[in-house]
Amino acid sequence: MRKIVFITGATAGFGKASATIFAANGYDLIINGRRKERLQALADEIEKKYNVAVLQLPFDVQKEKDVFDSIENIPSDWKAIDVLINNAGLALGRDYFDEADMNDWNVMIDTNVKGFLYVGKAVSQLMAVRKQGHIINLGSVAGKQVYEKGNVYCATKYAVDAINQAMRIDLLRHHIKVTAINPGAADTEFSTVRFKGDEAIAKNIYNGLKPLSAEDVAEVIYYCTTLPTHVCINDLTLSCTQQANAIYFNRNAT
Ligand code: NDP
Ligand code: 8X3
Repeated sequence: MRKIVFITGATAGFGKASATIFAANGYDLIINGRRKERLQALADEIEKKYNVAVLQLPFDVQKEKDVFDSIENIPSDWKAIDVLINNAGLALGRDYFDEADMNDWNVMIDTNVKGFLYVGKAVSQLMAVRKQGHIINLGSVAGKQVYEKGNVYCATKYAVDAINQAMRIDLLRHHIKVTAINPGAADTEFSTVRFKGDEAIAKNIYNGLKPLSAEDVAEVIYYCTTLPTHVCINDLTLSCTQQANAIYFNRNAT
């Protein structure tokens, strides 16, 4: 039977790696991100390699109307979404609370909280009609512990944690599974974005670590969708072995 996964933030990192693993397992894909040329390249590659169908749905999750219009106008044969990976998100800056850039705060809140809510609401409405579906929300270890200069990024991921719990309660009556995946440090474009293209600072984040890869996280996401219908992983935190939580690392461990 046909299976459909909808992935936000599929142009890089966890979203892109998830697109590959779900396609390799026979899912048709709806892929989102703002960079259209990357969506096209990913669609071309996946359609050729895995012989699955790919629907590109470029929009900025911050734009409420674009999110709801895009999802409402998905062709009817694509609306039976089995899995949503609500993943699009970012950190911007790593600054003391009193020194942080207000624009960074606004973009993080608009993307990681408001955009995340818009997509979750629009897709959960489609799942509710069918009384089935699985929503995977990308949280973080930063939503479990606050670290110095993490302030608003951490707050957005605490919000994901709370919304994840709320969705599971409110969508219970529709038989929708809701899972939070909370990764620790992972080597994606995340730090390059956070430090606004400064590759030296971005690389330093992973100094002395073998961090998670995008593929490690995608494998765990996919695993959560393979369990029997009556089993739901509610909340799953993973990190590389050299990371204990959001704050403690054992760098240069042998
Ligand atoms: P990447 O920077 O590699 O990828 C982020 C993805 O999000 C891109 O595809 C980007 O696409 C998309 N995105 C960002 N803003 C928007 C927007 N406004 N509208 C639509 N798409 C958007 O990061 P990761 O893969 O590492 O991060 C994915 C998620 O995982 C995020 O929510 C992040 O907070 C979380 N996370 C990351 C960790 C890490 O260490 N890497 C650890 C824990 C959680 P485009 O720019 O084309 O729009
Ligand atoms: C990303 C992980 O530790 O950089 O959510 O906040 S961290």
